[in-house]
Amino acid sequence: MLFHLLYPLHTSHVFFNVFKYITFRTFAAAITGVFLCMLLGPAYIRLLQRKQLGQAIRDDGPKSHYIKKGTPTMGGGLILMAITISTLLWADLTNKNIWIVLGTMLLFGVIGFLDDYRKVIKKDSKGLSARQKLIFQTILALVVACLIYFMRDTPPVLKFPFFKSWSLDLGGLFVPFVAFVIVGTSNAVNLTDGLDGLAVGPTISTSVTFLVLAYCAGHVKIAEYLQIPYVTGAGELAVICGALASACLGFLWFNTYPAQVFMGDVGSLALGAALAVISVITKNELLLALCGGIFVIEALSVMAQVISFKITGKRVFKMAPIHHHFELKGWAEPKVIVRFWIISILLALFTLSTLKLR
Ligand code: 57M
Repeated sequence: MLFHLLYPLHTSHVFFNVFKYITFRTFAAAITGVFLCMLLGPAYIRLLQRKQLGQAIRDDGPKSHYIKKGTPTMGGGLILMAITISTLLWADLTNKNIWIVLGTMLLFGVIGFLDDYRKVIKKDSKGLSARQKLIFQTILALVVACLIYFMRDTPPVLKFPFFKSWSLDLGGLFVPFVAFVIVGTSNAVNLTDGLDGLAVGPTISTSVTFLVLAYCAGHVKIAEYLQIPYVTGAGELAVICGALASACLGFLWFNTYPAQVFMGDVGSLALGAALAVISVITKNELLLALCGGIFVIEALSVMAQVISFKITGKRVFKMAPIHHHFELKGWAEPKVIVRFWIISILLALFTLSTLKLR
């Protein structure tokens, strides 16, 4: 909004030219996002407490989690609000990519909200059934995938990191593939969100990485120099990535161990879906799996546990997702969290290095 209001003034004063630059607006969106979360956080948490929106704790989980009973949840509402406001303020709102990411994020937030609502209002610690959640997510993801497919300017190809000439034309399979990426990432972030700050950390490192990737993909000269696909209008996604990373950073202020608030499904499902759509639009789906490796490991640990238990009757891990395994091995919660963050940062650096290593 500020872009549309202030940039036209550059004809009367050269200062207003600054609003044209994606770099400046990304920086401004990041500052706005972190301050919105940090300033509104205490009031938002008090509101959740007043409404008694406290977390119900499953009685089959690690015993160390019983102490978390009643911690306010649905803090994701604050994250989504901060991202939405800073994006609306600083992004070029004529850019269709911005609306696709924002719309997907908010609609997945609604699915998450319905789940949280059942958990915290109806005091049913399991929320929506897994099948109900999956059906809603799949329908929504298919709609988003069709939108991207029909609105795209480039062929529906899958690009491979490290090999600049490798690409796979997915044709019509692009739609189910994109839906899979969206639903998979959304659920993987949700599964990761089981320790204080555990999901927020990798979400920050992944969105900062995608800020850089989106900027490069949307810049003709940089894309040409790095030999990555140029995607018209993708650069503007740097603004939403900046807002996403910074809103999560502001939320981490309250979600860090010992957490004053959890994000709830309203946050985790929405953030995962947003990251997925950003990766699809910038043609970096495989790099998302690398950069968000923690999400992938968490999801794979659940799959391995369930499959192994069904086939052999034995568990691979003491408990899945894998963060519970380390907790039950005796690692203190902050140790698991910080080590997973360290891995995420390393994966982010490795992902960025692929810009040159190809
Ligand atoms: C999200 N949600 C947390 C909080 C958060 C198929 C199965 C593996 C599914 C999985 C599952 O339900 N995952 C969904 C996990 C929950 O956190 C809430 O949920 C939101 C995210 N969706 O924002 O509102 C608990 O996590 C802890 N927490 C923190 N700090 C945070 O910042 O400590 C969350 C955020 C909170 C709090 O304790 O209550 C969750 O874990 O429920 N199920 C599981 O993860 C369960 N695993 C399991 O059943 N494993 C089996 C099989 C099926 C693989 C096995 O290993 O044999 C575990 N989760 C729990 N108890 N709580 C184990 C049992």
